Amino acid sequence: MARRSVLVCGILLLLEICNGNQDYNNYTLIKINPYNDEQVLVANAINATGIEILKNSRGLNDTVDLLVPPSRVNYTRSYAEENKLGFEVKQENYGRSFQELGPPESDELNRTVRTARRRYQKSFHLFEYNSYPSILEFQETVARRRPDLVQVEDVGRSYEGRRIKLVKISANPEAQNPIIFIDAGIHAREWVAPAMALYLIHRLSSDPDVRQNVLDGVDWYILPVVNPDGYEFTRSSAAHRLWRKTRSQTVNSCYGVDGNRNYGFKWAVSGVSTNPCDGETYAGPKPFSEPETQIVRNIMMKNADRMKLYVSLHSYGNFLVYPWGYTGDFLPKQWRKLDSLARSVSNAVQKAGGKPLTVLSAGKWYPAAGGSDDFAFGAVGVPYSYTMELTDGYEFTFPARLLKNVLPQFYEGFKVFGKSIKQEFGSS
Ligand code: 0X9
Ligand code: ZN
Repeated sequence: MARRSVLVCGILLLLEICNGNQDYNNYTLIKINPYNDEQVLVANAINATGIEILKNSRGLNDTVDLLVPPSRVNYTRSYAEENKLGFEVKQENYGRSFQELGPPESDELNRTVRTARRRYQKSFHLFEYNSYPSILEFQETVARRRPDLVQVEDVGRSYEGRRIKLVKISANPEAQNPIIFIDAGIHAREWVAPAMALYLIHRLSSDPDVRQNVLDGVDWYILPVVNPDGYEFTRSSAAHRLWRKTRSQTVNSCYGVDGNRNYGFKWAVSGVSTNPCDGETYAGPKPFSEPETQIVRNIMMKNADRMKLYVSLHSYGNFLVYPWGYTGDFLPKQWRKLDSLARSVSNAVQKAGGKPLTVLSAGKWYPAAGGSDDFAFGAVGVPYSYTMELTDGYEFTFPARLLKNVLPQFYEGFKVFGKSIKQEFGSS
């Protein structure tokens, strides 16, 4: 959940970092823990050059996760001591762990992977992190295999020119059914999110029992990688693994806009950086400056009448949050419905053996404007709109070997989303 970095580019030494060259090899992952409401504010307010906040605290006993360079470890320890916050060094030499995330090990997983390989093509693995070309190939393969159910629509190109393709799963495309729209991967480093979207495509297009439950009467539109340039950048080297933004060139040698601060609803009123060289939350020169956010906007606008649920997949922290994201001062009048559906989803995930999701409004967690969830809800009129932060315990580098455990658990939550939308908006 990185929200802001206090990296400020401007001197030559830091330019490399601004361009996304940051291996974090000697950084320490530190968690500071607030024990009362006042301390939550203090912990979230830590601010020193070089320290990167991976996750803010949502309340008591929810840690602020920090990546701290060697020169700032003592400062961080003193900050915690002075403010009586808990202090835990979770991992030294943080960046080195990126290399250790090797291929799957267990026999059981190898069997699963072999099956998935046979089903699709050599390069795509359902329970691994795939390259963007093999994701595109997977999308096409599913459509070829199930022409009765799956269509792939070319919805545009990324800044660097990569094709972006929307998967539409519909048992009856003529019926004008309510639409559930899921996107993932607006934040480059949150790899588990595209993996979840692809797993959803797989299950919805191949499960025998899914038809009656969640496909008849509801159409699913799934965009697995909104920001493929960023995604491929994070795959290109360990030094780029924690890149978050798009890859558009903004000013001088600074790249990228935070896609989830770039949507045109209450744009830039809170929780954003106006510095193009900020590594994390730069809102962009104007709303929808990025081709990637324009693509998502266009899908929403084109289908506004039928779109009843929007879920944007992110990581991490096991949260399921709803509007408003731009403010924590008040909630939309429909918040009880948003809250109650989210709790049912969390219960289903828990019943499947997963950790429950923390449910609250995004702005009560921390206010940040220009998110896709607020745009869908406030500007497009999608009645149910969420951001889902998948997994916890591994920050942004959720190990591929655990995908086979968590993706099916989250999938149970999506079945509840489907059934509920069908019940409230379906025609029969
Ligand atoms: O800050 C974000 O963009 C999301 N968290 S993340 O760690 N994946 O970056 C949360 C967005 C919640 N929604 C809004 N604030 N609108
Ligand atoms: Zn995110």
